[in-house]
Amino acid sequence: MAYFDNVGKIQFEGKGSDNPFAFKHYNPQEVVLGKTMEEHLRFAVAYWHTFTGEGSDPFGVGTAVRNWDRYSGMDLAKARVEANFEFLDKINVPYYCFHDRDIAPEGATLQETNKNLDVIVSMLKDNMASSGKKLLWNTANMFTNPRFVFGAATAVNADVYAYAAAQVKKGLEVGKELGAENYVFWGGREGYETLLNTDMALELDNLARFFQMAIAYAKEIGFDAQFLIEPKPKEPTKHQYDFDAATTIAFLQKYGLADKFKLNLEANHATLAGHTFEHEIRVAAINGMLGSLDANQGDLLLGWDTDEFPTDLYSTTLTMFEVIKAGGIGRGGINFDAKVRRGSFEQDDLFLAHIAGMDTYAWGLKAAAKLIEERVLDSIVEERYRSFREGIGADIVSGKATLASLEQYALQNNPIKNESGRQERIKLMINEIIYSV
Ligand code: XLS
Ligand code: CA
Ligand code: CA
Repeated sequence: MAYFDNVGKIQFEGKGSDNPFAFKHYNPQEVVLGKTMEEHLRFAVAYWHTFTGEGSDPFGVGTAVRNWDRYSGMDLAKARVEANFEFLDKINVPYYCFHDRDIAPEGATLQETNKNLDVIVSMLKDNMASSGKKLLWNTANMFTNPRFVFGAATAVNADVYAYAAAQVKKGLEVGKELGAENYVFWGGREGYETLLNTDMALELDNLARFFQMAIAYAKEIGFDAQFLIEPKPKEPTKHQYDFDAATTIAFLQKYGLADKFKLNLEANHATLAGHTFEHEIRVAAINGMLGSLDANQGDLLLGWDTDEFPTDLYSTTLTMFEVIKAGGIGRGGINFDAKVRRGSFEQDDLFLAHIAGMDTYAWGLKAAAKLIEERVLDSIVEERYRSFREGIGADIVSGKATLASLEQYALQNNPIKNESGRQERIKLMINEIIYSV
């Protein structure tokens, strides 16, 4: 059964093309800095936004018009699986990602829910085998059902905690069954609204215990996916525990979990935390924790998680710059955790939006490669910190300096001379590079 009959396989046609159903920059086999674009970018489609989402918002029901609308229940779940593989083939994306509840409906009991999941997982497995498409990551939705009103692994109620554990146990089994390359923990409702009724210390200790159990179980069943935590500062709770990369890393270090996890960083979550995406990537990278990326963008004028398709070249350029400098995305990938706007309700918009995101990332990759090849930023940074390579600076870096030796130096070093950071000039140079590739 075909769901996207009117769209063929999206091809690379290059910059001159005016075909909206073609890539102008994403040329999967083009080699950039020794790797193909496909290897650098490792794109993934987010099942929830693309096949499960219906375009509802807090003020109205869904607007999306989809060829699978006529189904319901398990038939709908099965239709979405078929649509997913047809879409992955036509858009030429190698990976996809899902939450357990995106792919199959909940039953009346956990047993029934797991049964529904098993049916769909075996269908996914068959489709993966015949198409060669792969699972970048799966995760557990522990935030939609009302039982998770006060969180899952940080719930106030041990029965909920146990349910969440059962759900993650199943999620790890599903990940193993489908050969997932990563397993994601996004904090859902792991956070709180008010300290007045919250035992923060217990909740965080319980969260760490939960992660320990997940690590132990993955080991027990031989599931060797990379474990990822996805930070987000707020929404749905006011204070999400995994606020940003730095907070999450501190948590992992405190509980001795730092060598067991990496981070799945999302652009929109970075900006909600008051950071740029590149800041979050740099923080993860310098701590050896860059795992995977959720590619999207927020809206400067809105204070919530809008999950828009990434179309900001400046941001994708700096993102890819950070990724390449960090040595690549490894077992992670670039997952479009992005949804078409409520007003973009036609099926074709799913293609057009992914093309926009993929072309914007491919363009950013080319610009980042040029920035690196020409050592534009490297030479500026090297020059800016040159005082740490000789004399007193070299003593500081080597650990030879003491407060006394620095005082002795400072007393005779008058006046101190700083140099301009030349931000504006650098930004114009980046603009020129972006428009030259
Ligand atoms: C929500 C998150 C979520 C995770 C996976 O804001 O982005 O979708 O990526 O649970
Ligand atoms: Ca995300
Ligand atoms: Ca998000």
